[in-house]
Amino acid sequence: MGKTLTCKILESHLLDGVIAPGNEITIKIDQTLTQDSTGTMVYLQLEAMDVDKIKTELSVAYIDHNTLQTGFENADDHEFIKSVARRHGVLFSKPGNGICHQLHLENYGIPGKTLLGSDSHTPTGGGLGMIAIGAGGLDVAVAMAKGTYSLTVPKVLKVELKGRLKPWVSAKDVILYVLKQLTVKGGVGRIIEYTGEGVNTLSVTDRATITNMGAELGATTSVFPSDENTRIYLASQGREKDFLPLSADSDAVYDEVLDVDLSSLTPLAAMPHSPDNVDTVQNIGPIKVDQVAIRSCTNSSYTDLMKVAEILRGKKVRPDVSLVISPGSSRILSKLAQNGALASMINSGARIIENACGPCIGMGQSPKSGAVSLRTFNRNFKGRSGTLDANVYLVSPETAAVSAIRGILTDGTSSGFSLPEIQSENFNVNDNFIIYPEDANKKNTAIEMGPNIKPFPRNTRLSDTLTGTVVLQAGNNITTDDIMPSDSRLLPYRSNIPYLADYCFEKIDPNFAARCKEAKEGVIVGGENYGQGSSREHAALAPLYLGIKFVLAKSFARIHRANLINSGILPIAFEDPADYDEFKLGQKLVIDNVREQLANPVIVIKNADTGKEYRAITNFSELETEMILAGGKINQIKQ
Ligand code: MIC
Ligand code: SF4
Repeated sequence: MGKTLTCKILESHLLDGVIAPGNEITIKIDQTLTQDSTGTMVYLQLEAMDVDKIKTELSVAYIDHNTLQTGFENADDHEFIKSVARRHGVLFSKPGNGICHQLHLENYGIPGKTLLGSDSHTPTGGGLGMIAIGAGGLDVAVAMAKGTYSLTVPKVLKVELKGRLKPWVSAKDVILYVLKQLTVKGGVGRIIEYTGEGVNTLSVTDRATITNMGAELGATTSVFPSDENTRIYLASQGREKDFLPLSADSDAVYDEVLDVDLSSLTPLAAMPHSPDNVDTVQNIGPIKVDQVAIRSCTNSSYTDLMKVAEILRGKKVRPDVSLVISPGSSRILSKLAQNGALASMINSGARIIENACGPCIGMGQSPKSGAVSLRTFNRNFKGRSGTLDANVYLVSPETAAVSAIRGILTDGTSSGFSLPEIQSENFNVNDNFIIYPEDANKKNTAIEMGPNIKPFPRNTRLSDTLTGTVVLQAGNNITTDDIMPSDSRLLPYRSNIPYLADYCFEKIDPNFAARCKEAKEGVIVGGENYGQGSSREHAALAPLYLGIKFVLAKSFARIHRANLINSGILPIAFEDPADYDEFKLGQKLVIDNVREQLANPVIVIKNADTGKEYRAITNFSELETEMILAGGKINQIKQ
């Protein structure tokens, strides 16, 4: 029986366990990446582990999320990360270099390698044939310290691509189509592997757009084969030596299959407020647009921006539209500046902003009240733009550019505009934005700790009885942006959990933090896919700081579930989802003999107010149980 590409890469990195869906395995991690907004926690945790030497082949610390430096907090965080990077032999990418995922693709991604990143869009590397997984900061710190990562083996879902995309239809439309089919929880417990004749019609950056947004499916990761297009891309970045052809065996057997005929797709958009709320641009109709933003780790490659420049060339952005553009990396920006594409954007009336995450995480360019904003990003969760009542639509760069000129949502196919084919180009490669670690005196490197950097909260050994008051009853698909918002007010405080905790669940229930403080020990009741979205472990650390003991939900998103366990907070799933309706705010829940009960896959929770008992599923692996008993991952490691 032939092997999937996923299986081949996992097998070549297997350190412990047997590769079969549902089993826990440990794999070798070759590379890690961090970014600034999760990075300070990663490096505080790495420091707490007292590591002599990191074990990865390559680790990179990127600064891309908060580069505004509205106060000393950010700049201090950057200095802290720089100093720890120097101490531990981690490469440091200075602000201004670009967005971590785009940069990693250009500079360091290698087919067949494993990458663990403290950002949910790390699977972008799957466009190069890597197994690239997003994880909480602590998992990345441990991967640096030990060179390993443990995971439950996902099923492999094959997406078979046939045919070729029509003009004006692009990779973004492919992943929006897949999101429509599978939904934001359809990828949970799965790795999505792309195969079929349609694969070689897509460039590496097209593939990276698709694997990037596999995060929105909740998938562990997504992966493409490494082929001639991969070689061409690596060569364009001066790295042909890193090329390695890789693919699944022709008789590989997959757990599930989805067929996608590329030639049948039309331009799509994800409507407010979820990436899977997808329809065709034609069906949505010519709604008036106030803002258009072209950038983010999903759609800021050279070819994406060249298409945009060609569409804008000689035209004028509608007076009542604000068009904001930024390329994904300094290398792309420099190329666009050299070939005149940047001038065509500026001359059309576009605002050019720094290559960084910026508006994608609500750092600036918040739309006006009630605005319609078209964005080439990957997430349109309510309020993420910084404007609670804005309506954000996710679209391709082509749709975004043509709509900016028209002032209404426009399907390029019927716009009458021409769209030339963009050829891939070689880049002038330099590493002037990278600081290489010194290799002497690492241990003595001073760590720069600004006053905003506070110690992270630590849990204690799990007690015999867990008690908590229901402090929130949340709905389905709660995002980590809901749990720990991260707009321009709060992003500067990513190193300060006590400060952030006061804003936990702010958008859903402004009294949440106060209620937790009063209750002292709390429980969150949640719906399906609780904790989807970002990898930020702040969405577990702030609740930990506020005394949350367990989360009882219908189901959990992968990274957030792991972050809760790492913090010693129990993620428990209703055995009967209908029980959800029986819980009320303020009720007291008790789990007796919880340490003993953890030996069973199902535990009993008592509602002390009604006396009724409920069965709930733990499904913790052996390692997860150890972490929970110890009161979190750091305690378990220190044991
Ligand atoms: C995001 O897109 O939500 C982020 C901001 O990149 C997060 C990381 C973070 O919260 O710092 C992610 O995707 O993991
Ligand atoms: Fe940055 Fe947005 Fe990508 Fe997150 S999704 S890494 S905020 S560009």
